[in-house]
Amino acid sequence: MSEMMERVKQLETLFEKYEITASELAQVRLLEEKLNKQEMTVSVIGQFKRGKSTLVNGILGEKVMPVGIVPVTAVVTTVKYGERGARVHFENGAVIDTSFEGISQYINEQENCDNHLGVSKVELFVPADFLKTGITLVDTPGVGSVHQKNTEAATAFVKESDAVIFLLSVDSPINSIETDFLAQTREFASKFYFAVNKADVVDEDDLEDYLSYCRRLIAKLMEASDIHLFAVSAKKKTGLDDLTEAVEKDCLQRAGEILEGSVKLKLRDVVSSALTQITLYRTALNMTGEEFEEKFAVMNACFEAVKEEAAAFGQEFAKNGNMLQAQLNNFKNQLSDKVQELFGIEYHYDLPVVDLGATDAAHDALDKIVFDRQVEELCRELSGTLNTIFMYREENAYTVVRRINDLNRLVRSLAKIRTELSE
Ligand SMILES: Nc1nc2c(ncn2[C@@H]2O[C@H](COP(=O)(O)OP(=O)(O)OP(=O)(O)O)[C@@H](O)[C@H]2O)c(=O)[nH]1
Ligand SMILES: [Mg+2]
Repeated sequence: MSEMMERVKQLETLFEKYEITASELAQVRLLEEKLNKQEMTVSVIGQFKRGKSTLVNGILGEKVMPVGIVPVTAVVTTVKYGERGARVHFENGAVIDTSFEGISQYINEQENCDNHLGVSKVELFVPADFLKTGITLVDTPGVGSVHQKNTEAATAFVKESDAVIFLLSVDSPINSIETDFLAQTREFASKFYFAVNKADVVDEDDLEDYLSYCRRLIAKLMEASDIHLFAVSAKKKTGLDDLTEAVEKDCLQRAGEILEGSVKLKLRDVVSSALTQITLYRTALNMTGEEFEEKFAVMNACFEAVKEEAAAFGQEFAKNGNMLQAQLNNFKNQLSDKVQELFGIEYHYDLPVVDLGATDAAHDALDKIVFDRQVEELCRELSGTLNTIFMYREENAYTVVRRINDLNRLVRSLAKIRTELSE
């Protein structure tokens, strides 16, 4: 077993013991899957309008992504090898299959403004040679535009990237939005390719000046003696081969090493977030009984509102099990947001994927009676868990002390692991 896999298993065992680290447990399990599959996620990232989507199209050899002069990409779009197809994932776990021609309505900022449709990502399958090595190529929204949600979506996806193609453009020297974003990305991705786009708009001398200026600056930022810059024109399709060959070669020869590096960085982040979570939990524990009662009353009102909404919703969709399941996921999101707001801690739910395009017969479809029972259960469980984790009615001092000692042990183990992962 590799060193990182051992770490993953060690953290899994630790997180399994505590309710408050359920979100970290889920993240560690995804990293385990990443190591098992040995598939690299390569994201194209950068400031808005640098030509990321045009570059993705250039690499794939066909126009898959919408591009334009105004901010366009509003949703993270992953592209994998496969028979041509498109799948849209929503924040409540719902998915629908759609045609290639139909994807713009979900991806494009001009159509899906501020992502009002609540799309979490679009997944495309394309039979392009570049993807044959098992690479997942990702087009991300640009950072730094007035559309704050796009910056947030791109920044969040960096956490899932193993390698990144950081795209600059010759029509504008690297700026502080880009250098800040690069610094953030270094916390999560272990491999960088720097590409400078729109090489077609300047003459050779200007291009050389730009490249040597950027090379020096980026080498300093990356704490490297030298940096390779790929000068490309995504639009005119020049310089793309050098870039794609470099990525493909690394994917074939160094995927294991790149993934270990990326998992190491991501584990460090997971451990830090678990430590933050414990701090928040401890702060919440210091709440007086009165405060807890007050917050719990608000939580109870939220349970009642959810049940009421469920009753009304159920009537309309009594025969559509998938819609009911998606609504159940919505309630889970609503409840965990409320817990975060009131108690300051993260409450994690696994959201099952709900295929809205599939027929009920193909699924263990929910019916109205089961739906109502599950909503009841959801509320009862959360109420029970909150009581347990806050030990509110815990009168046995011995149990309380034991739990606190237990938590202290967890903090010590995590702090040690974090130091080791930083070496
Ligand atoms: N001259 C020139 N224009 C380019 C090149 N690549 C992209 N463009 C143009 O730059 C504009 C932005 O391209 P996009 O691919 O949409 O840029 P993006 O980075 O994906 O933009 P967002 O998704 O909004 O962040 C479009 O008008 C493209 O035609 C290039 O190599 N040369
Ligand atoms: Mg784009």
